[in-house]
Amino acid sequence: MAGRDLISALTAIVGSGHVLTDEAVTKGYRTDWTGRWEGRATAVVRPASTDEVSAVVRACAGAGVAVVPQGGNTGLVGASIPHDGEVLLSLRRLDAVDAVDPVEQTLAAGAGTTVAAAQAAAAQVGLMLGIDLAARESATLGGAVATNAGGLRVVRLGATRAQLLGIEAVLADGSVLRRWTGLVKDNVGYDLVGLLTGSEGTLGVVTRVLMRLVSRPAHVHVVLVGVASLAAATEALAGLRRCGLTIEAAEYFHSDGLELVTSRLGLRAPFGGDFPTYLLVETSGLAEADVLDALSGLGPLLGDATVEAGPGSRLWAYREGHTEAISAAAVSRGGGAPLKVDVAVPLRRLAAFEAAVRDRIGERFPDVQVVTFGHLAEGNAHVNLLGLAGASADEATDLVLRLVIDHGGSISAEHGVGRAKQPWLSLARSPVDVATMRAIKNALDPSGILSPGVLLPPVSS
Ligand code: 2HG
Ligand code: ZN
Repeated sequence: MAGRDLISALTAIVGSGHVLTDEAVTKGYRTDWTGRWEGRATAVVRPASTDEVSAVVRACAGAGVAVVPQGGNTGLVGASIPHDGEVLLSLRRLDAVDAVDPVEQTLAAGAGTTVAAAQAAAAQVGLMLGIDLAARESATLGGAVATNAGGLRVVRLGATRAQLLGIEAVLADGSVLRRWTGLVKDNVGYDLVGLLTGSEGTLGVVTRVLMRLVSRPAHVHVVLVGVASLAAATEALAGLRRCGLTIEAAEYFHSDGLELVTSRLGLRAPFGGDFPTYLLVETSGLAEADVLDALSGLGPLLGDATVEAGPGSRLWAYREGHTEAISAAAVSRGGGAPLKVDVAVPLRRLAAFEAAVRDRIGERFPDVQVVTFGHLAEGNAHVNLLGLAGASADEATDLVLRLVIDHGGSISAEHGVGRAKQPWLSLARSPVDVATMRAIKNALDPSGILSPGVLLPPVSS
């Protein structure tokens, strides 16, 4: 089917108002949140139902045109951005919360439902979604599933895969796969729900999800602690865990990131004095006096601390403001989008890893500012490089990812592989592992029309 015929076919499926081809109009879909990833799309198509998604995928497959699914476009590795002429399938119109069941503790919703909308629907029945992300207002459930998003609650509840009970997805031939029992115990063959989770749009287009809901913790407190180093933050977290505190979230950042956040958001610094590193912990189940007792048990590790009743404490702004403040700082230095490298290393090696990154980047790129922060409990560091010339992105990524491997870590903790890390896949996965992933991809998408170049190299290369 020629390009014009495909556009007519797509228009017949979703209506002319939902097939966008004007480059100025599609730019926001074709460019990622950071501005680092931008590509060309044959069209942006906005279906409103699973049937429409299925028909769109069939039409594209018939025309030999690839499809890239997109949720809230908050991913940071280029997985939901077209490369060269794919059809961009925006799932944002599939945004209905269909059912919230307080007995089964489930929420059924379209893939385009934002995380914030799902959280609000869960709260209405006194329950909680197990996923929380700083990008909650834009990030969608389908995107969270497609990337197996991590976020702020992984320490107690696990990542998105652990929150997903059922899925509806359109496969590469347009057929609809539906696993929807809602049962936690359902062991009948391969875990296709788990397989599609984290597949980054390469195996199917997620259209609906059945999420597990959890009880809301009681007696929530948010604690911000100033400490002398990242190693001290790690020890402090271990100390708080040993006291029996239930940890709902455990995050860290450093003084350089805090400075960017306070000036961007116009916030006062949290303490009278400055500390090299800050640990933010959300706890539950204990009275404030017990939390204070646990903090005093940290002894000299504790530089300063403040405790607020949660969960909606203003202390979170110091941590959640990082992404926006870093982007604004990168733009104002004139270096374009920051280079983001999301990685995890074992907790005991996190401080050494960060020190090595600062040393090596400092030697090789002396003008680049390194800002790191992240999810401490999982050893998940968000390495952000500001002021790096675009041409040096591959070299800097390579340097950081090799240090990750040297420190026994993972090259992608929670953002996925996308296009950003696809060239480094073999650093982290053996030839047998990659061949197994390729075999799965070939079985489900033999023509390679779903998100080519994301996660695995395109077949032709
Ligand atoms: C977060 O934890 C996100 O806030 C974004 O994963 C990380 O901006 C980043 O590098
Ligand atoms: Zn994160």
